[in-house]
Amino acid sequence: MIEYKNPRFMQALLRQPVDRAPIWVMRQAGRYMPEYRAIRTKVPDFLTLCKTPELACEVTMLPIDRFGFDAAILFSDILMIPDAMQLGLKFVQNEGPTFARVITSKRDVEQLPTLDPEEDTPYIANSVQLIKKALDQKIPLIGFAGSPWTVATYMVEGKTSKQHNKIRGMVYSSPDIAHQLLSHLTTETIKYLQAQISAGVDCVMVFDTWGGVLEDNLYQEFSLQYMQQIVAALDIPVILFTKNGGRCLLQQAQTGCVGLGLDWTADLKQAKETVGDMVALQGNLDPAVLYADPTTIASKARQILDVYAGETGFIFNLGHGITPDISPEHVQVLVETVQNYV
Ligand code: 1CP
Repeated sequence: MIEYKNPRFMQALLRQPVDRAPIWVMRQAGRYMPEYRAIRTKVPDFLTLCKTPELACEVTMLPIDRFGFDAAILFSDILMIPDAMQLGLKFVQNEGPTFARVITSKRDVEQLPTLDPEEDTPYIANSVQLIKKALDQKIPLIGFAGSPWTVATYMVEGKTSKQHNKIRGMVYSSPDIAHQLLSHLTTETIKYLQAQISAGVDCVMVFDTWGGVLEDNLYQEFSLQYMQQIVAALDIPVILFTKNGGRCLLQQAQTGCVGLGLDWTADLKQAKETVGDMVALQGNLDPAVLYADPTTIASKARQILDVYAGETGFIFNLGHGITPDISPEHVQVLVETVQNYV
């Protein structure tokens, strides 16, 4: 394994001794940073930013240089796989992603292409290589993909959805079509993550933003099962994150992953008791705490740090992505609180 100047993220993930808890935050390179918004105006749309390795690298490095986070995460999106499948993905300003073609039938699933990461998403490996060079072995780089279930929700709904009625309807009315779609996405996601691994990422995280909309047994059948296949296929530490997934932590820990992300609705102390020394935990400050004053931010962060005080196996993070209207000064308070915690 590569020796990092700052190794505490990988140490905590592998439950080796650490000097303090590492910190990074989901969506750390995003719209809350004025430096990001400035780079974003140079390109016509968000997808172009993701597909231009020099810019993706520059954006990835912004929060590292400004805040000194303990890990970097590849700047990209979970929808690059369906984008490469030519489904007409567009990011409409303030509306999120929309697809021109949606998946509704068995025929739609059967017509989905098989991708070759070198041909279809070459910018991913190119970005990883540039970022690794820019990081200069200072801190590790996290690669990522969406969970097959979460990516499928966008392909079936055609856009961001709160109810997910179309895909949840499919689970009950045509479970075979749902499984066929999820199997295909699993195969593609494994190849996509393997390309990131070959290019140099140190671990990968699977984002299951919408697994928590399913009842527990259906979550296991339609989301967790496929994440487990991804974990089994990869020869690298994997972090699984299911938003609203706190009810199935033991099952998640049993997949063979090394870390679990927790949103803020999970009680960290209880979660720690549930998983024991099976996996490291990552989370779980409510991102909305960052709207509060510095004293409140520091005190809420310390409450979380107290759970693992003096122990390894914990990575400080938010329970979900940072929102665009957060002040960077408040992020600075959070980072310093974690850095100075004793
Ligand atoms: O206008 C802009 O500049 C685009 C905003 C933006 C950004 C900065 C989007 C659009 N994606 C991203 C980057 C991104 N997305 C990262 C980069 C690395 C980092 O964390 O710094 C990552 C890991 C993601 C992952 C992602 N994309 C998820 C899973 C995690 C989560 O937040 O739940 C999801 C669901 C998406 C889809 C997506 N991408 C962007 C939007 C607006 C959405 C829709 C979100 C929704 O449905 O509510």
